[in-house]
Amino acid sequence: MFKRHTILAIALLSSLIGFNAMANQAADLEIENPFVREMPPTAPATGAFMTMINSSDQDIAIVSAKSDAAKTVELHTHTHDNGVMRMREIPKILVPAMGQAELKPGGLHIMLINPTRALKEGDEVRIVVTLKDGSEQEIIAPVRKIMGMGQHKGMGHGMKNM
Ligand SMILES: [Cu+2]
Repeated sequence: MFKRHTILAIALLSSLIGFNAMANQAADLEIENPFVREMPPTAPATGAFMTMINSSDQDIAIVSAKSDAAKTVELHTHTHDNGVMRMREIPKILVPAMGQAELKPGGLHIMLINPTRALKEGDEVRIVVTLKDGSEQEIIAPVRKIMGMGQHKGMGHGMKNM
């Protein structure tokens, strides 16, 4: 009897520990060097960039993002179609186990569409990302001017330099 109870207790304990580890992947996600690109006040959108680092042994998927600085927030990537660079929305950004995802101009980014206020250098933008397990992480991204990076002709949905 004693032995059976011990085994039960261990099984219960390990399932609880397992549940806790699964319940908050955000705890394993580290955000480095976040920033939002400064755009002219009339620009219809801007992008947020950062390095996402996953210190766990399981892949982490970012499935959505929100911010009070923009009416619509989407996860985007760039594709090349016959030499033309376009942006498109993607369902998730994958941060591989023990690896990282680089969000940078010309690549993956968080798109801030229809900004609710002018975003000037020196401002800070609060972005909350939601992970596939439902946990959330807050990111405070300073607004920065960026010149001469990721410039392409024929950008998708009429925006430059994202
Ligand atoms: Cu975009």
